[in-house]
Amino acid sequence: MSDDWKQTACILCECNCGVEVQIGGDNGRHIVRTRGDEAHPASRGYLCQKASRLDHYQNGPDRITQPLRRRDDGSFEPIDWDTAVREVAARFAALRERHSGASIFYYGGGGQGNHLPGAYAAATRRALGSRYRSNALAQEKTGEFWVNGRLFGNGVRADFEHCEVAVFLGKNPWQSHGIPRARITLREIARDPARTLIVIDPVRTETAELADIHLQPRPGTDAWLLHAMLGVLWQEGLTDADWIAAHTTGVDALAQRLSAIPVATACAACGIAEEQVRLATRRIAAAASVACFEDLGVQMNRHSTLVSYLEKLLWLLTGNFAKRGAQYIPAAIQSLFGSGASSQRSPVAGAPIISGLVPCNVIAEEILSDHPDRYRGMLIESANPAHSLAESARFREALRALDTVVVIDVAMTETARLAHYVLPAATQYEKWEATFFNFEFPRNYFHLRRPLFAAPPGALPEAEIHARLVEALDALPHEVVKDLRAAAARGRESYREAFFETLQREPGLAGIAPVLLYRTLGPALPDDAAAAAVLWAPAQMFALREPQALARAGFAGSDAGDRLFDAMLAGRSGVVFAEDDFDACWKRLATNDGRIHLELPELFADWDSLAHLPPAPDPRFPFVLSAGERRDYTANTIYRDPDWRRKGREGALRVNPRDAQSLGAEDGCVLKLITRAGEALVRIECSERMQPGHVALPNGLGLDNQCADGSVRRTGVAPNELTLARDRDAFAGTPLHKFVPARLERVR
Ligand SMILES: Nc1nc2c(c(=O)[nH]1)N[C@H]1C(S)=C(S)[C@@H](COP(=O)(O)OP(=O)(O)OC[C@H]3O[C@@H](n4cnc5c(=O)[nH]c(N)nc54)[C@H](O)[C@@H]3O)O[C@H]1N2
Ligand SMILES: Nc1nc2c(c(=O)[nH]1)N[C@H]1C(S)=C(S)[C@@H](COP(=O)(O)OP(=O)(O)OC[C@H]3O[C@@H](n4cnc5c(=O)[nH]c(N)nc54)[C@H](O)[C@@H]3O)O[C@H]1N2
Ligand code: SF4
Ligand SMILES: [Mo]
Repeated sequence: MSDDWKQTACILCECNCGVEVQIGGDNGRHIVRTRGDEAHPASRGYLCQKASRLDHYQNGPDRITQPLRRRDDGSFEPIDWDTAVREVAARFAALRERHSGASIFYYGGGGQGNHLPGAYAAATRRALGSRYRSNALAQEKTGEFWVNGRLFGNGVRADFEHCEVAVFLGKNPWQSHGIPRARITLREIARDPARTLIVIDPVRTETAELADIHLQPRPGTDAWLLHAMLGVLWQEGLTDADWIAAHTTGVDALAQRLSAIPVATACAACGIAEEQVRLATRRIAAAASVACFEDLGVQMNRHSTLVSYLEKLLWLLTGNFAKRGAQYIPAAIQSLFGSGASSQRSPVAGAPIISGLVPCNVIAEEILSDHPDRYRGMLIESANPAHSLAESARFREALRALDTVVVIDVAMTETARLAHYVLPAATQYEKWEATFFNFEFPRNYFHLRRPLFAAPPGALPEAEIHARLVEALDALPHEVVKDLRAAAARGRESYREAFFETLQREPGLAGIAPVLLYRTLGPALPDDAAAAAVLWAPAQMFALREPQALARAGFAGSDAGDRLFDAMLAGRSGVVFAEDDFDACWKRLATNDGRIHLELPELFADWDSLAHLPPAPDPRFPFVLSAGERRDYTANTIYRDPDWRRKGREGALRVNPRDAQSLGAEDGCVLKLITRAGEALVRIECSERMQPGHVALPNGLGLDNQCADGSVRRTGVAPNELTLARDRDAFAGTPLHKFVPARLERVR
């Protein structure tokens, strides 16, 4: 074992905490010790228990280290990279010639820890003429993105470190994190008598146990709860009228609606005592600052886009934007959510494309059709949609119907098994890697990580894979590459001039710029950092867009973009790239008049529908199943080794003990869980956390590991064998994974 500690990051959730590791073990290829990196700007030494298991990712089962091609009988044969690249490019090019590039769909581009693949894939997509794409954000966040786009023209985050009141809506940060140093921050809020933690969750989660106020709606009734809270706010005169007048438009269009909300009826609809709802609302209104976080509990549930809107109104009507402890708009090196606009529709289902993403729940429908514009090929990268998308059976059928499926992954996943070609990527610890999950304020940071290990021969970083594909598609002109390489050899200033001059002369090359940077600037970078070259462009753009924030962070002058890029390359624990003041939030507001637009008429019909009580459950499916909840040992499908879990290797269905009793079942016994999509045998865990009638399965289980004899072994229940693609939000198309009607039966 080497005594050096090397800096990297945890890749299991969007926090990407800074980690220091020691490497050793067999061939020196294991992560043997981990500790929090004190120098990381956001995590400051913090880690949760999951990070200590990272070697289960680096040396996980099902790893692939050779390109694979599927034979007619479904088995795979290894092929060399030249063959793989040539055949993949030829098959996609043939689809493009026959049906247009729009028939080639792109899915993925990065998980919780790796966003450079998606940046490079933009070049391949351009070379293919591909138009449609999606990723996991289109099954969680697109409804919220749309709302944010309309209200602010940008994305917002919240400052939990300094807020007086924290509100978590359908979010369990004790387990799922999503804010830096989550457990420390939660404990601090809970301990401080001057601060209040409000948790809105039907389940008594670990976070709810710490809460000062736990509002426990019946599953799927948050819209009514927020409706009631807005009614209280308005009718008790608790809004911040001066702030609203100074900064917003559209409140007049809401006044009538807010004054007419029947608070008592709405409270009854969600099953919470009216007094408690009033108490929580008054606490929010009285606070100097309120920070809110809505997540999957509402985003994968009924009325999800409406709930996103009502949640924003709660803190906007109380003036909780652009001040310490409230909501803000962070500086972005590269925006993950775009403007939230939805100008396009998907070609077959006509579903709204929000932030450029086709709703995950319509992808199968877009394929399993005789529509002339259906998708016919798919490039899938760093994602496992055959496991993570609703209605796995239908998604598998869709993959089988495609002419060409190519998967780029580190492992033989449930999705890769259905591909025509599987291209093996270097792991996130074998290449330069980074994410764009940088949302801090007032000091935002970017963390570029160095490789800890050499990649095995046969596995390539995505930068190289995409460069080869773009070259095979004849989209990278040799002359241009030669000239830009020469410019790079002369120095950064020459390169900058030559690069922009080239794009001016040949604007068509902008689309393949990532690969152009990789092939020309890349080789000139120190420490074999070629795969980081794609970051040069956003660093330049950031310098143009946000010179003040960048200068306050220490990068001023005409070469500030280059100096930022060099600092990213040199930094081991992350680099602060923006120092903001609250004024920046107003400047980043991208509405046409610089005001927040409170009125979203597109959602009024859904809002009006709350006049009706929530529908009674179908008697055949009396339970509500939360299909996929975050627990102490879940991490999407990043860890494929079931033994990474220190407990609960197979996961369990959490059931209220009284429900178990009425089924004649005990803790630990196996029941049959039936939904309209399918059924599964599940081990139950009796838990007082659950309300009667509500059951929950963990997320990310039910993976199929390959055994030596070629067979596969599944551990736990795959939640999407139980979900239906048509169960989705009417507005954004996001799934209702937290509201799956279900039944439990005893097994004989
Ligand atoms: N340990 C762990 N952490 C993770 C991940 C992981 O796999 N494991 N995944 C990461 C990812 S990709 C994401 S997107 C985040 C998600 O993070 P979270 O959204 O916090 O995760 P979930 O546990 O899926 O859902 C949150 C809560 O919604 C509640 N809920 C269910 N039904 C309802 C309802 O009707 N109303 C309300 N108000 N709440 C409801 C559940 O009880 C649960 O506590 O977590 C990230 N962090
Ligand atoms: N029923 C139900 N379904 C859900 C959810 C739920 O709560 N309930 N949650 C949803 C949410 S919020 C999310 S975010 C999605 C997550 O689902 P997906 O977006 O499909 O992604 P992950 O499970 O994170 O899988 C990441 C993939 O990347 C691969 N990988 C890891 N490192 C690399 C690398 O360096 N390069 C490449 N090329 N590949 C790599 C891993 O092997 C794995 O196959 O699941 C969604 N699905
Ligand atoms: S909070 Fe935990 S899982 Fe998330 S990045 Fe940090 S250590 Fe990893
Ligand atoms: Mo997610």
